[in-house]
Amino acid sequence: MLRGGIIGAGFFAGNHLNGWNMVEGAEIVALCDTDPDRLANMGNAFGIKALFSDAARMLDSEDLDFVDIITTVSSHRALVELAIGKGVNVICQKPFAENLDDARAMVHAADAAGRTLMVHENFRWQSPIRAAIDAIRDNAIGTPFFCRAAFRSGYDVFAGQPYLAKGQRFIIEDLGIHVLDVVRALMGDVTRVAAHMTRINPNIMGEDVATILLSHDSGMASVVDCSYATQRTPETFPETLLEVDGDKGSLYLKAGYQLEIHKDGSIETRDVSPPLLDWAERPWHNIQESVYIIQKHFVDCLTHGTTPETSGADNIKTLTLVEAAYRSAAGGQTIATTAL
Ligand code: NAD
Ligand code: 89V
Repeated sequence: MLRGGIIGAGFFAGNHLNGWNMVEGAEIVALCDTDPDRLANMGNAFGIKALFSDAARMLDSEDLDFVDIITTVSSHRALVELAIGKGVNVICQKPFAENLDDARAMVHAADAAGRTLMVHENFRWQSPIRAAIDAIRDNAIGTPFFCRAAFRSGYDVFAGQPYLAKGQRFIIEDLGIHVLDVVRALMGDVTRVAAHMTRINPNIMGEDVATILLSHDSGMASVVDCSYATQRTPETFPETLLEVDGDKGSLYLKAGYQLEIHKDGSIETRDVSPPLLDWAERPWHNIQESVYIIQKHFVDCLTHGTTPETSGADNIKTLTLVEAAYRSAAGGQTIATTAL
């Protein structure tokens, strides 16, 4: 049984703890947060006795195989390097890093120490998204030549995550990062990025609308469009909607988790709704299930000595798209990913 410690007992941590309770082969034995109330409440709720206000003390006191870092991005590099330095494997929440230098330093540290470093980049692990990825990898529509991935919502995300209203960067860094990662999983890596962004909500600091054009290694194109300023009925939070055209057919992931394959003049429709796990709640159940799925993948990789699909090294490619999108939107230019 792998022994894990969690760092960060805030808004999202309960989902991780519920997910870990379902994962075979791992148990969470220790919890750390600098906020004493959050630490005590989460420890009580999940019956964790080994509680720490300092991550170094947790790592020194407990014999851990891995840590799960669920703090906001500014603390990631220090915590990842601390854990890797103690010889412990790491799964770290997105956004992995505030900049590419930090991301590269963390990946280098893990490689040098021979430890596994995975990013909790969970949208590509959502079961409806995975159904679309699997269909495309199984050649259901032939070779894809166009993708649109859209996340448009008016959901009040700031109620649960007030820090999102305070940063200079918002939707590309926090949400677009997931959608960009999904498009990489569907369409492959990216050579050039052109982006436009704006802010509609006057009560936040960063951008809440972004439209991003990606040119892929394959020569094909994708559009990622995200908004937290869109009023729509029904509200689709937190669904990512997909349209992918291939040379043999088209794939659509439509609102309400309906996957359609259009081919040879007919439509095959599959209901790919995520299950409502007993600890989950709508509309978050899609994301909540993906937390369990990605944790299971991490444990499988540790157990079999394989590289995670969303490793730190892989996630640098997604973070590069985030950086490129901000540079493009600021300067009005197309950015080559090799320039970053
Ligand atoms: P939060 O601010 O509510 O909680 C973070 C907690 O970490 C706080 O309780 C804080 O006291 C603690 N903390 C910060 N630095 C620490 C340190 N050095 N040592 C110990 N504890 C420390 O944040 P949140 O909303 O739970 O988000 C955490 C991370 O999860 C963010 O990176 C966010 O982007 C990500 N997130 C991901 C998803 C997803 O679907 N993948 C959803 C929500 C949040
Ligand atoms: O993934 C996240 O960090 C969240 C949400 C899915 C709500 O955008 O902020």
